Amino acid sequence: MMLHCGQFKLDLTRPRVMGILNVTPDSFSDGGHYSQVNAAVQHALSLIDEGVDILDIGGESTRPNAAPVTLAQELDRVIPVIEALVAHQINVPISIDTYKPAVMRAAIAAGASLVNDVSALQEEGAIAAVADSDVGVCLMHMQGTPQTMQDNPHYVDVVEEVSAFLSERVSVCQQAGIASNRLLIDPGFGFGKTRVHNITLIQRLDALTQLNLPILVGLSRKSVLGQVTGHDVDARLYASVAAAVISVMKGAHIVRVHDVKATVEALKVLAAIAPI
Ligand code: 9MG
Repeated sequence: MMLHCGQFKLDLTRPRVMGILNVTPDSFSDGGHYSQVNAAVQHALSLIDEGVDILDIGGESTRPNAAPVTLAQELDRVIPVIEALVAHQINVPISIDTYKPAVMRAAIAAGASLVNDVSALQEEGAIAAVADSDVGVCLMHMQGTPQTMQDNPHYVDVVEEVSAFLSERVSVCQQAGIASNRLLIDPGFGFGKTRVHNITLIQRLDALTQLNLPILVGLSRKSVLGQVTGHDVDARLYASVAAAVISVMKGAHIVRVHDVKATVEALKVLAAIAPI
C-alpha cells in the first residue's frame, strides 16, 4: 500500500510513525514569537533524528473542553513553523492538524503534504481546500465536538458506526476527485468514546480493513491508557508504546505518537519478530 501525499510517496508495507508537534503557547512557552517558532523547529528536527516518518503540526488543542483558537491565532502559530521546516529542506512530509479550511489552504501553500482533520473534512469548504491540491488526507471519526464529545458518548455498535461514518466520508472525498491513494482513515480514539468504546475499537480494528485504506491510530498518552494504568498523562510512555505496537499488530499502518524514539525502536523489534 502506498500513500500519495504531495511530493511524497509513503510505502506503507512497513508501519510508519507520525510525530506530534503541538505549537500551542503552553508547548513552547519560553518567550516571544520567534523563540517559540525556533523551539518548535528544533523539536521537529530532533524528531527527525529519532526516525519520525511524518511530522504532524497542530496549533489548536483537540483535547476535551480545550478552548477554541481563532483563525488568525492558528495561522500565526503553524504557518511560520511550516515555512521554517521547508526552508530547512527536511525530507519527511509535514502534516497539518486542523479542521479549518483556511488553515488547510495556507498550510498547503506553505509546504504541508498531508491534512489531518479530526472532523473528516465536514467543515464547509474543507473538501474543496484539499481537492484543489495533491496532498494526502486523514479522515478521523469523532462523535460530537471537542467541547461536548466526552459528555455522554453513545453507540449501538461502535465498530459498525465508526466504520459506516468513515466509509461515507471516503465516498464523499472520492466523488470530489480525491483519489483513494491520498486517503487515510482513523477511528479517532478518545473522540467521543468511553473506555469500553476505545477498547472495543482496538480489539476489532481489523473491521476497518474492509475499507481497503491505510489506517492511522492515535492512542499516545490518551486517557484510556490512564484509565488502564492509573497513570497521569506524563507517565504514560510505556502504555503508549505498548498501544502503538498492538495497533500495528491489529492492522494500523501509521501510529500518531509523542514519543518517537521509543516507538520507532519498539516497531523495529516487532518488524524483526513478526514482519507484516
Ligand atoms: C489531532 N489528533 C489528536 N488525536 C488524534 C488521533 O487519534 N488521530 C488523528 N488523526 N489526529 C488526532
